[in-house]
Amino acid sequence: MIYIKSALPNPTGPDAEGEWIRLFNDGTTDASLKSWVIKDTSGKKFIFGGDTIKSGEELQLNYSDTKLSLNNGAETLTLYDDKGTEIDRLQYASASEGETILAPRFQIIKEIQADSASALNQITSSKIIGGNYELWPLLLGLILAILAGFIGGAFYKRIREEL
Ligand SMILES: [Ca+2]
Ligand SMILES: [Ca+2]
Repeated sequence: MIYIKSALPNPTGPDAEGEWIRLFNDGTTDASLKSWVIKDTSGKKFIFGGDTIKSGEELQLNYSDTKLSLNNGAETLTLYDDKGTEIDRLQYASASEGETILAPRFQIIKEIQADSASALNQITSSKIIGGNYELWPLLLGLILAILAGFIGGAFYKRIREEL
């Protein structure tokens, strides 16, 4: 499946030339976009030539490729395949200076990744272990066992030396 993943409708500074749209191929095979179409709100079209997107990769279309001026206000970009079937669309209400518009499905992936990273942080942080008093007897037991091992070892050594 090919998605419109993100767009930069309002690059920092003057917009001309700096705008881009990125498509993403989440399929297991490379995809040809020959004769596919991207249409904006105003009905302006960009028709693909021989572009392909490799499996798992992105394709960036710059303004110089598409000649589509992306609205800084409300905009809908629609992607059609070579048969005119709608494949995906990216919609936004506004784009502030320098803001990358990311399609909602990719925002969810980002949030899941952030969540699992923060969960991992919590598990590994000393806060949880420090606040978990049930672990203290275990830790104390371990320290005592190690100490006993040292003392026992030293004692044994002394006896052997004395013999
Ligand atoms: Ca701008
Ligand atoms: Ca713009």
